[in-house]
Amino acid sequence: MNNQNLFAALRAAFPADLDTPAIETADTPQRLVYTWRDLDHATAMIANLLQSLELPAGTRVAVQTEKSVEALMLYLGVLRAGYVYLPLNTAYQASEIEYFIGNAEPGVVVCSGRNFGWVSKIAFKAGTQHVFTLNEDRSGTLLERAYHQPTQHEPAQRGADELAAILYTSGTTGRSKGAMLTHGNLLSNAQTLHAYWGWRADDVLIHALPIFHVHGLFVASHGALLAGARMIWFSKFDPQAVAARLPEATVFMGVPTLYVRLLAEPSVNRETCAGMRLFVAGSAPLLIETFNEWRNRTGHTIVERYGMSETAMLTSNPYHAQDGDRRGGTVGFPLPGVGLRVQDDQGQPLPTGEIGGIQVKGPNVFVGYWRMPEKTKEEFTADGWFKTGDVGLVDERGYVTIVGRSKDLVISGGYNVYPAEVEGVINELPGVSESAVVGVPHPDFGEAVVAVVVPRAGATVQPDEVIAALKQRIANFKVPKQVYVVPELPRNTMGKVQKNLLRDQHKGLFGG
Ligand code: MCA
Ligand code: AMP
Repeated sequence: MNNQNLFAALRAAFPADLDTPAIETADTPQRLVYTWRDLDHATAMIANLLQSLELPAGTRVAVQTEKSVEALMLYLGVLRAGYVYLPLNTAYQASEIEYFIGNAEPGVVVCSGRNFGWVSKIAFKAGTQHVFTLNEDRSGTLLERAYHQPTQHEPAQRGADELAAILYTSGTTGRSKGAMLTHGNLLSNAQTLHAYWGWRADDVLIHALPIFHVHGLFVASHGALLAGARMIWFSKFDPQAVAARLPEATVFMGVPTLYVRLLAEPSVNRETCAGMRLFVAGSAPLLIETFNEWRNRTGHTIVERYGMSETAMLTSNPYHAQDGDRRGGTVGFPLPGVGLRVQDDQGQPLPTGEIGGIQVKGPNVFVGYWRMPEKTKEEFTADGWFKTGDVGLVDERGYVTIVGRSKDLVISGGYNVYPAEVEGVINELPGVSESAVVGVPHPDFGEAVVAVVVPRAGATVQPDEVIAALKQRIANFKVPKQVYVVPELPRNTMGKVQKNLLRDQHKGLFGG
């Protein structure tokens, strides 16, 4: 049988000359250059290490480490060994990690050395057998152990429908759900984007996104690897440093905040962007002002695309001129092979141009939520379409525009924040009766999290204390930028909190 392991497909795309550079670091103390052979050998050693642990098939490998080339190699090594990769945002705090590890029951956990104490405690309690460390300076037990392994490894035989990764994503209610993505989901999406965006072996990608979400881990990394193209690797986004490397690059991908911050760099101009061929934006709405300013400043029209953790990429503005214009404010056309339809609340199809719920279908759509068959069922229609929770329309030319979300979700700097989760944590704080969390326009993050808190009768609640308490409990990007203490929340006649009123009331907070 033909091996459908995603790693095997990526490996097959490596250039013939394995001694050419694959990844070059941009912000390590010394510039490091990794060849394709290095990638091949290191992923083989990691895969061999994992296989030596005699883990059962389908074992999850949960990873919360700083971004480094070795962290990418770990991802690829997990795929190569045929296990299931579970990336975790570095901002997650102990209670969040406890939930993910408890829910996913990983056989292996890899964390930063400085977090080993608390992460290993959580992991061992959840039944994890192996906890390794991996630090940004290439130290840690993972590489120490992998170092003794052979540099050859035959990628594990996997079918297209076998699991490659689990990505946790929250819902409007309840806890985070693990979206199960298969080798086939990820490979089909990578191949589609490879063709649609015209990836070439001589491309040079500036990789400046985190690698624990779809955008940086799959869209950007798979794109370059499948093209056999070189990456300039930033462990952290620094607009000035990224701008300085634009003259050597051809492709850049970012969430809108990255473009906003790059526009504040005077060195981003037509001259420094002359060699670029593709700028991609996504994960959150790109403001038309940013889209226009980028075009005026650099002469390049950003390709905005739309996707989800459950589906990888769904739509994209065209890259090739013959496919159409790139239209600001839209997310382009459904990608080849992706079905997209718009329905009303009763599940009836809506005519062109009318606004409704976006539903999708295709080889990229996940196979379900980890150990949540009921939730999975709820999110699919009877005829097998996935309900995205995004609200939008398809115009007469076929362009998709997202106008809002039916899910209560704030996207801040490309990270998703679920108000229900933050409200739950605030409501647990001493003296708090209830709270409402909303997103308001923010010039840098697109949306910023704001909380409105009602104290219990007789209690006093201080906004800065709420913020300080939340910083101990949840990832920093979820912490409200502003907290208001009020006597009561606005409610409609049904008793439901009127979040639209709160959003309206605070919309000018950040000059948005
Ligand atoms: C950092 N801070 C934030 C955010 N990031 N606040 C709100 N929203 C954020 N996104 C706050 C921290 O809490 C901290 O506050 C202060 O900013 C500095 O933190 P630092 O980590 O130094 O920030 P930064 O390095 O400037 O990070 C900003 C960033 C980062 C580069 C924009 O957020 C980022 O890399 N975003 C990209 C996310 C991404 O890749 N999303 C793709 C998801 P304090 O000092 O008060 O603690 S994939 C997806 O959505 C789908 C599938 C798709 O379509 O792609
Ligand atoms: P995640 O849960 O991180 O997978 O986030 C997926 C959500 O991000 C989608 O359901 C959309 O609401 C949003 N999203 C992604 N790309 C775009 C875009 N280009 N424009 C508007 N929203 C987007």
